[in-house]
Amino acid sequence: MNKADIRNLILIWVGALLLAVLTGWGFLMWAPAMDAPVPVFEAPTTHWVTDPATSVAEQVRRNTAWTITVIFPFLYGPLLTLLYVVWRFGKARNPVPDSVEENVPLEVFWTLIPAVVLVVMAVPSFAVLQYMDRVPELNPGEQDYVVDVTGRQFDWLYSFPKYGVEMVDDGTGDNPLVLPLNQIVLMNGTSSDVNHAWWVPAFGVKFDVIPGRINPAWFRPTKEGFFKGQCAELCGDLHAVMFIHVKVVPEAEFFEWIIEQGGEIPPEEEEFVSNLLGEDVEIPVRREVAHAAAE
Ligand SMILES: [Cu+2]
Repeated sequence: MNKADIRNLILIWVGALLLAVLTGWGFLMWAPAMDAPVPVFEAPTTHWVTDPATSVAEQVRRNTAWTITVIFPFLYGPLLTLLYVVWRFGKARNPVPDSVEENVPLEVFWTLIPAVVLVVMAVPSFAVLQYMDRVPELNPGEQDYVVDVTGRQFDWLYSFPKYGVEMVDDGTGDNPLVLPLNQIVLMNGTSSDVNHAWWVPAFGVKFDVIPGRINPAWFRPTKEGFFKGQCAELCGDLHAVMFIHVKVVPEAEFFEWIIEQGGEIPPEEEEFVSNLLGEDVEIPVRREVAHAAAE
């Protein structure tokens, strides 16, 4: 091994770093925003990950690109080094091999660098995890929308406790869950039989729903459209067709749907909903609130 070899190896690793940056950038470029969201299980598109449709999904996407950028030097670097070494130090070019025993500084170096990279990866990843975990503050005049979801073999039961609406998405897509655009959605998930997981890739949301527990998730849909997901926990015979369908519509349409489903608006929201839907629409208001019988 002479000076030229050392120079070439340094060049190879610089090249590997550049290739990794290109790969991370390519990930963002070729998986970019599109006009219409693509349901994840539909025919192939040129895009290889689903278009993000919530701020959570955007953070996940950015973190993925960053992770690719910092780990791919360790794919390209050793691969190119190996090819170089095979070419340069084969019998034809290097008939008398060196005998090298060990190199302590080199070993310390290639142990420390990956350790540092792990930290560089972990810091933004934990930031994203924390973001997914903490529901943001509401803007003035805004409210959040609570949806209870129950996984069942093999469909999804949803309820909006505030409006008294209950509906089932049976996996065919005929009766999708409807959610309001640009509003914070709080989900409480549980299961009535075995473990399931509610997973909509475009939302960046995947959380286990487990019998006897209530698991929370939040997201704010930022794109109108029809989104598909599926149960992500092997849960039995028909697990593979336990699809999830979500339609994201403007807030006014959401309330039209709630009313269509037989929902009732609590009195304190009557004015708000009436402003959204226009004065001509009659709002079914829940006049009585059921109380436990007092002694
Ligand atoms: Cu399931």
